[in-house]
Amino acid sequence: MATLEQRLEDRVFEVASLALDSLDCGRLRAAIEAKGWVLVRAPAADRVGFEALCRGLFDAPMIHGGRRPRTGISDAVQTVDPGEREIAPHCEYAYTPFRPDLAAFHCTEAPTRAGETTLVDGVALLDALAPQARADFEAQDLTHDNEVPAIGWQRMFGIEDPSQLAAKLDAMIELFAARGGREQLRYRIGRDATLWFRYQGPAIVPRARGRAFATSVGFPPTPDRTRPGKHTWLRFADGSVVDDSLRHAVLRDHGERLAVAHRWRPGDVLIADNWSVLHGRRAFVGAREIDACFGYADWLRPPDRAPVRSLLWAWS
Ligand SMILES: O=C(O)CCC(=O)C(=O)O
Ligand SMILES: [Fe+2]
Repeated sequence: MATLEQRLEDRVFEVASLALDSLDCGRLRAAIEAKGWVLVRAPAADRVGFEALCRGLFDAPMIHGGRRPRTGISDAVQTVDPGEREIAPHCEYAYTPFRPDLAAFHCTEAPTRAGETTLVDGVALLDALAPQARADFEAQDLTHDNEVPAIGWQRMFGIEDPSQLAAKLDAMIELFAARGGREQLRYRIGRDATLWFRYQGPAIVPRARGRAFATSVGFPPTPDRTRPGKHTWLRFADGSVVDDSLRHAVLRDHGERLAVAHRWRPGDVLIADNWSVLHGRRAFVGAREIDACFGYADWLRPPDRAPVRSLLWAWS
């Protein structure tokens, strides 16, 4: 097994500040494409610098609609998923048609112990899957059903009215159809303005550096409505269940073995290709301040995925 130092080779950028003129953006992009993720170490950097870097690197932000307090100048920079619990490896919003191309995280306060952010290379993950598991995911796309309360989509899109939401989603459906239907979307907006949508897409993504297993499989086959808020549930496109052993192989057996656990230092920035690298975190107790920013980068978007950003977000 490779040591952490070997795995880090060529992907660490030590810089005095996150200002774009002190970072070689071309090298950064090349490293993300070639390696899947990079670490930028800028001990003196703060979240203003982090947001500036994301503005330079992303063609547009994706505003997360979850319960994440805003920490940036704009709502594009929020905390990571709140709480201290462990989070299994996933690609951000891979279960939605708004999936961002890049995920970036920045440390303001490092936890004293544990609380690492984990990164799993989806190319290695696909290689590691048993032939049957791989064949199952190759044979069929995944459908993710989602229920999002009004407050979630309103924050995400910065709109109030269900008819505005419908217009955006209809435009997205047209965009998918124009791309040959590799991705599919259906939706319904309920009387209480809850949005239900079903997004279907492949689990395996071709990348310049190989094919990657790059999706989120940590969801149950039916919604657990005992908990309030947003729900996501997962099946194969023919309606069959993604059984526990398959999910376990991805999330635990191989996910754990292949994970690089990043121990944060203040000023660190991790940037990952959200189409080939899964991220998660280890549980922790106590203080930990990590910002997250997600966004779109046309140079990284797989050619068979629709360029949805133009319908949804722009930097303010
Ligand atoms: O807390 C972390 O390190 C990452 C959590 C996460 O997956 C997220 O905020 O998207
Ligand atoms: Fe995440």
